[in-house]
Amino acid sequence: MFDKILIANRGEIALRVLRACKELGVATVAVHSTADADAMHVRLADESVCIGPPPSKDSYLNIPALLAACEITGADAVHPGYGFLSENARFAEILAEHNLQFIGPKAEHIRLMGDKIEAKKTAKRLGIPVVPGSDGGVGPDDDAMGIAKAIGFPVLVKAASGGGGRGMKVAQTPDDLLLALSTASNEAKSAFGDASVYLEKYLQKPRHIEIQVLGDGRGGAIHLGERDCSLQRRHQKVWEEGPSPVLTAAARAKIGATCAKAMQDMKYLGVGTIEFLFEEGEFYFIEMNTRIQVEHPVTEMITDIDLVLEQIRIAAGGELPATQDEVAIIGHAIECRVNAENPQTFRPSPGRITQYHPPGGLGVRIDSAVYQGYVIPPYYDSLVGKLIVHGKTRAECLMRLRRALDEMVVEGIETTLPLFRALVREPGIIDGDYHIHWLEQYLAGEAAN
Ligand code: MV4
Repeated sequence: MFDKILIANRGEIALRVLRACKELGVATVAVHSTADADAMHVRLADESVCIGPPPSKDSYLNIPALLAACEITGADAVHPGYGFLSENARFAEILAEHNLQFIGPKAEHIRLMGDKIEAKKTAKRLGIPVVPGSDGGVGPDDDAMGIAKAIGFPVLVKAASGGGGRGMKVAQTPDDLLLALSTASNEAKSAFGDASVYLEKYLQKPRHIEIQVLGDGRGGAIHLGERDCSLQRRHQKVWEEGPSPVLTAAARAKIGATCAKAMQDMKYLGVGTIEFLFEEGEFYFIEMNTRIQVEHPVTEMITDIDLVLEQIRIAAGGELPATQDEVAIIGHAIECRVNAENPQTFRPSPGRITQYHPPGGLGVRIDSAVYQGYVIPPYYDSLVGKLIVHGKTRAECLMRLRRALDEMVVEGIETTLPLFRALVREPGIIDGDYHIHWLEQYLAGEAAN
């Protein structure tokens, strides 16, 4: 096991990693920008180092400052959390060059999955079902129209370096194709410095279902079931739950086994998430995330496996926490991302939290790094905390979630709590009858009323 882990992140995930380190008996180093001097992760860590001014590029993304912080404190490993440097293959390599362990996958796998075309090719080769589309990039010399007609309209033009929905354009008919290609390619060039695009069949009303995987880097890998993350706004997840309300145990076992086998073949190391669109009973791979995700507690609650702790153990050369047969999906969990935003306009609402009362009771978990009197700085994401609720059944989970939401108090700033209090009373949500466009359609309807 490591002696000292530097946590290259902030907010609730820094605290989440810190808790796992404490349980493992590993010393912790917090890093922080000048805006985060009063943050909870800084207070609770064994040591802390200020790594720069508020802008992320000067602090949490500042690789030389992070290396210096490792050097000063004698840390032997770095946990990147999510966002920031968590999927930066170069960062993983630089750490290795300095004899520091990156707590995450092999750099080659981070790089591979960062290129959406290569990721899709790899998925297909490993037997993971993919969305029908162009086999690789579509360049100026390729017959884009021929490929699109073979796929069938509507088609979606996607950026190879994309993700998060940027550089994506739908062509409903052949007349739209050339404009969609040039718009997507230009957007991709300016956003990512890479103009390459590819084509996919456009799925109209899919769900977003992702499979959690865990690999030991030596050919051992298991899956931990799925999370349904269909409720999103502008590609930001709002509500995640597991198991998916629409998946049978047989369907889960099938897609899960396919993903686990693929990770065994790759010799994948650490935690990963394989993202799919799910429509009419079929899974279609879209991308793979090579980091711990915001919504990982959903999986922790239904499997009783501590993903962050196991991620650290595996990075230190340890074994998987369970065989596939030992993994059981127990009950149901829902996570609400409570943001410091206006619940109607979603305008960020940073500032001082004047009253804070987190809910409690059986099956209720809060992952948050805020406290009464804490000032949410304007420089970073607007997550106040995650409310995660577990129950034996989805109905029990919803019952507890309604109660927990009514109990939770965050004053002084605007939060998205009122949105969740409304959602838990919506028939579409109660029935689990939603898709990736449901939330935006619901919000458009609310705005009109
Ligand atoms: C799609 C799609 C429909 N058809 N691909 C959006 C972000 C990127 N990660 C993948 N995305 C989509 N890919 C095909 N072939 C629709 C989306 C999409 C979406 C996906 C997941 C969750 C929310 C979404 C919202 C809009 C579009």
